[in-house]
Amino acid sequence: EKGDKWILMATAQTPTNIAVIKYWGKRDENLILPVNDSISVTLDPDHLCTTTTVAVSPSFDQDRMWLNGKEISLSGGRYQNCLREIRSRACDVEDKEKGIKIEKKDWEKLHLHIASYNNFPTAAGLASSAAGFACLVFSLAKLMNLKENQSQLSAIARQGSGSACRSLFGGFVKWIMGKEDNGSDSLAVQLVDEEHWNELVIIIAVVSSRQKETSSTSGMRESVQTSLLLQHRAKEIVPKRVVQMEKAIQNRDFPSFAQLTCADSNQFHAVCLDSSPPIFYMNDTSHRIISYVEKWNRSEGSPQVAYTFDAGPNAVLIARNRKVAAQLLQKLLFFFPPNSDTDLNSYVLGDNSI
Ligand code: 2P0
Repeated sequence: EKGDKWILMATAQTPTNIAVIKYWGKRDENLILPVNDSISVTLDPDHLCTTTTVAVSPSFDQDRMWLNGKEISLSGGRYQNCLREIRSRACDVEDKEKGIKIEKKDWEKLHLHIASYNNFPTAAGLASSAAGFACLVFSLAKLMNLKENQSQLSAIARQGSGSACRSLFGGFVKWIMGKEDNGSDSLAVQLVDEEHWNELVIIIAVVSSRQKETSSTSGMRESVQTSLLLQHRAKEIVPKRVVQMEKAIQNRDFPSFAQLTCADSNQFHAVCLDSSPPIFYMNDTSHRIISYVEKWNRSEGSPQVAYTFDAGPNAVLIARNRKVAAQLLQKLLFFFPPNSDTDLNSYVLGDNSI
């Protein structure tokens, strides 16, 4: 009726990322500004990714979103901040074939429908907010013809979830904490692309699929308020470690890379323990995996595998090449046989191995 029947859509797919220098702690909770830089590796796009389709039509009477087929509320501040930032940058869009013309000013009145799917179980305790907000921002930027570059878009995704800003790029990515109070320089840059160090193999061992008890958001708030180690880490440790990590990545220096990755994961969990009340993300199985990898690395004379753990007990293991990855899988299955331990229900192998 009166040309109101059109619908325009855009789709994007975004993988999640794993931090090797951790983000833990905000200096501004609303804008999501961190207390230190962080560095991550983005997974291959086929694994642990989010696919989002966004649509606009004059027949939509409100913004709505569905996650894995279930409608979710967009009223939260993080969604509202992202939507506002994107709408304010929207440009003219014309689809001559369909006879659709949307002018810059029209975007304020038009409503959006957003459908997002994760290709991994949301309950598996694996980060989904990073891929989710990165994909939301990227697909909307495509639909609304934003002129911003990936780094500028990352600063919008950051306002959805801090770690999301790092998923706008493949390869190794640095989230620069920035200096400005308005967050304009707190954004992600690509250090090297996905081809630079493509021998690395990432294996995620699902130690427990239970939901974590302390969310990242509240956990890092408690750490900022109570942990002196966090202050020391942010000021004295991470700035130097970031420089060393960038060098290790540039040179594909696996021993340095592994040493820094493991040390930073352990320090992040030490900060959690240093918080009051203490936060425990790893469990006995996580600790056994660490001991096992440390022992193996020492017996080989130089590191073969790096481990890192986020806000949960699941192990992310980075093998220096495919041969080591095959050995690692064999050893994991032997020493941590699936289902022999009530806490260790499955490994993310086969279709999901990365
Ligand atoms: C990281 N994590 O660098 C760190 C390491 C978990 C441990 O980023 O509050 O979901 O949305 O900014 O990004 C998880 O925190 O937190 C996280 P918000 P986010 O990957």
